[in-house]
Amino acid sequence: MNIREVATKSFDDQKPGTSGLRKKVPVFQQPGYAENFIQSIFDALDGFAGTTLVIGGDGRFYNREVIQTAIRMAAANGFTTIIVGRGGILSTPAASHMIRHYGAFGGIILSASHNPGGPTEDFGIKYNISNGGPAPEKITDAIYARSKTIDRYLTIETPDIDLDQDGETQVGDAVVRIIDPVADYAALMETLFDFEAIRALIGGGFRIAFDAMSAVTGPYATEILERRLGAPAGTVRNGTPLPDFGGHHPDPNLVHAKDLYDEMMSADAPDFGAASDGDGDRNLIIGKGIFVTPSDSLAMLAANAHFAPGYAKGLAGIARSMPTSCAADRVAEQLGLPLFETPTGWKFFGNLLDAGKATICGEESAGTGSDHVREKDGLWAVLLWLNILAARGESVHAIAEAHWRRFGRNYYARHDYEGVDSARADALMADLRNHLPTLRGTAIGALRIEAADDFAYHDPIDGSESRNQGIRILFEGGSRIVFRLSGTGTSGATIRVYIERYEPADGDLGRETGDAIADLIVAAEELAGIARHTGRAKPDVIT
Ligand code: G16
Repeated sequence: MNIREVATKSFDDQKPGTSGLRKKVPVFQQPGYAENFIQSIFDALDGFAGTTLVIGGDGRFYNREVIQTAIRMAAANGFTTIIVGRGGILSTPAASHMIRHYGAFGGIILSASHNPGGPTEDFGIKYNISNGGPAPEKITDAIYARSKTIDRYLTIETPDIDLDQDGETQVGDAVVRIIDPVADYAALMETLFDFEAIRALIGGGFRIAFDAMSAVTGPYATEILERRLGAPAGTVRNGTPLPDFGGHHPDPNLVHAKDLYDEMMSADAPDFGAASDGDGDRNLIIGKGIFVTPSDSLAMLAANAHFAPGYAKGLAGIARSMPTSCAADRVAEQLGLPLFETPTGWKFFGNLLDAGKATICGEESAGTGSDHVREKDGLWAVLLWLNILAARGESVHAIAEAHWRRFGRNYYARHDYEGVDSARADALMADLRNHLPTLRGTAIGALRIEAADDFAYHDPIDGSESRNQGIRILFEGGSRIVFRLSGTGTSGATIRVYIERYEPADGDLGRETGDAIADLIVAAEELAGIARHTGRAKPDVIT
């Protein structure tokens, strides 16, 4: 076996963010950069000799090169089975499933999620553990610590593997298996949902538009929606994964999926519109004439999940990230279910799911999922919606209105200020933090502050503490403003302001969101001095 130990110099910027290490492609192209991070992952782990590693990515620019690197390094470090999605393709939820399904030690997923791709755009590497979920902080901290002192990595001299042919190749002591990236995942979906009912719905003329955004879900959505559920060809748009996502930003929100939104608001709209992101874990849900916010989608899916065979027995609990609206809390309350509030980042749901405390989880950042894998799952959310629509025989609009009449409505929007100078963004947060002790009981216009804190999470399963997870301003009556800095950007800082008004079930449920939260937007500016700190008069993106 030609294992080579290669001397390397450490980099000081390999701290994993909310979801792995994300940098511009030229940063990753520096000699040794990807190798150092991958070796730091292996060096931070124990006991994987002779086990299986899953490798795949979202198909973005530089995916294939790093997959070859990761295969060589995994073999040199002692993994003996390396499972790779054909073409180097694996959606994040499919990778999570594969790790679980094949009893792998873990997986390396190459993705920068919803960030743009291309020679000067974003790339990323993340590590998932044996439960299929993102590595928890104690592992990402160990990876970062190792990356600062690393001075060698292990690789193996071997020709490139043909990623496009299913089959097995021996690399050193390891067998590299190239397998269909879709089949296992599609089979899992068939166990959760009533495919016959969805097929009947579609057969009856129900029209779907799914935008894969030239990203990884194309092959998955085409197989499941068109081949297995009988939706007509063309239901899946932008269905071929492209290295630069066709020049688009593969983020399924109202800005980057505007064409779909406009179509769904038109007179001849299909019945159901959806989109997924770069690596297939996010989702956008739009009914004919109605956008469903991710926070509402979580609440509505949780309230109706029992219509799907996989959830017919009911839910053990619901979990949401802290900035996600409290709509799911109302459902949990009425159904008598536990509700968990975690920091932003899917990794925080892992323990709850493993312990059987939560069945459905969701985040305002367009992520919903369940205990079927340990990642959020875009197509899963689409299929659960379709299953519910088939079972209830009502439109998305009717289901949403009935939901609000039962649980009340959490009007919700997120304002993002992108590419802000990091020092200025830090100053804004520090200022807010300093003011926290004085805020309770004060009034801003008609709003009265009931509580204000810097969110800290105590994991009920492993007892770990995560502090400084975002500033929460809670108003009397259930409205909130949350401020936090994004952990996924690759240039400068992104300030996120999450704004939410709670309207009880007997209140005014049909307002425009912008109108319903107008006073809270004014309050956010007053509390944080966003314009003063950033020089920005308005957010770059509103979702
Ligand atoms: C990642 C995490 C999510 C998180 C999101 C937003 O999503 O996996 O759990 O909600 O980032 O993070 P931030 O607000 O820090 O930018 P993805 O889809 O990018 O992997």
